[in-house]
Amino acid sequence: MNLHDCVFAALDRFRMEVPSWGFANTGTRFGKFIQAAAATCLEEKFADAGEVNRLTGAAPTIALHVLWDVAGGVQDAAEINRLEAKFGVKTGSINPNLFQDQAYKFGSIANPSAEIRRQALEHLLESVEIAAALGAKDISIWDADGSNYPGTQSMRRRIEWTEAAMARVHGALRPQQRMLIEYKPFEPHFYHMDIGDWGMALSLAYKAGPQAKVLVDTGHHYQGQNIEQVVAWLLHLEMLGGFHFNDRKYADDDLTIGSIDPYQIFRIFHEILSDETGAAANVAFMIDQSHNLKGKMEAMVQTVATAQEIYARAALVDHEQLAELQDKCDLVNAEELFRNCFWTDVRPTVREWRESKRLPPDPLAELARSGYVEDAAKNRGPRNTGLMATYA
Ligand code: LRH
Ligand code: MN
Repeated sequence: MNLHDCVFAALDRFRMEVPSWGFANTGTRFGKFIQAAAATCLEEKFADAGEVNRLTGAAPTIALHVLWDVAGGVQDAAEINRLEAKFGVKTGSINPNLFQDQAYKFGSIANPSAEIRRQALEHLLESVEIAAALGAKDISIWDADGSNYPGTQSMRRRIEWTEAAMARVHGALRPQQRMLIEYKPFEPHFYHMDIGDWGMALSLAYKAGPQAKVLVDTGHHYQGQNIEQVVAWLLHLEMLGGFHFNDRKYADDDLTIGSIDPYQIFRIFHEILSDETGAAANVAFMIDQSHNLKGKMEAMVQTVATAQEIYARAALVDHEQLAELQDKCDLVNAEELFRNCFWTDVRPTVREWRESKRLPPDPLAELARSGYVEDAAKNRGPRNTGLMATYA
């Protein structure tokens, strides 16, 4: 297939889910720099997601975090359906909040207190009901549980409590639903996290049942860890449910895709695109970033556009030719074939694809030209200005 057709075919199927929390004012523990144009409510998060989809044609769903976006529970479904219709984006994954409640100081589903474990499980089961009410397929579970000091918690008992909760959630799933289990090696706990790596998430998913899969957040790995190898394994085991894409230099920095290591994302997309088993068919692509310094809309549009470009480059790899060189151990020619695809400038063809879809050829330039952010700042500024937050 020639470059044009490769890129067009790749972009025709490429879709990336945006996180509602990427549009709101967020910060680090050292502070939050308020943006006047940031979304202050669910309607504005849907409006922003709608605008990102209008500009890129590749972001038709928005991930919701239950306590941040659906605080009213199932009864909010009608209002969310109204917002979906008004802004032309559907609810994507439903993300429970198992980390902000005071009760969760020593854990949520793995807390030594049976009462607190029951409370956390209640929230997870309600998240499944919210997803069912909204027709959302994925319940994306990240629990921040763990400990900060050796000897202070039983990691073995916490495994059993975590397994028990996951089994209950799986039991409540509708036939078309999935539970995605996200792992993270550290933060907010710094001695152990109950779901600390892909192996722990994988065994929890296996134990929970066939509708449980593993979610790979690219920011949740140790320095130097080969993330695309984790992806290859999870595809091989047909246990890869989805991604939270972002970039990082050090830890879970939640920086924008490709800003630090674009070749990393290319290598991950290659594992997805070279999968011949069909296991990659239902892998959800989602963004999980917090835009503390960049303009929120600019960062989100830039992220989707960058992901489109890197995905299109990975789609250029001739898998048959590469496999031949790999199996002949023709290292240099295999690497050259692989690298050249990464270095191929697909941007002119990506612009052509956008024009062929009556989309703005340069979504970032169109965002700037549209005045969307300035209008948002005017309307939302007064509600944002009062929001100064300090760490201590
Ligand atoms: C945890 C995480 C998780 C979300 C949160 C916003 O670091 O990646 O996926 O709940 O970020
Ligand atoms: Mn994440």
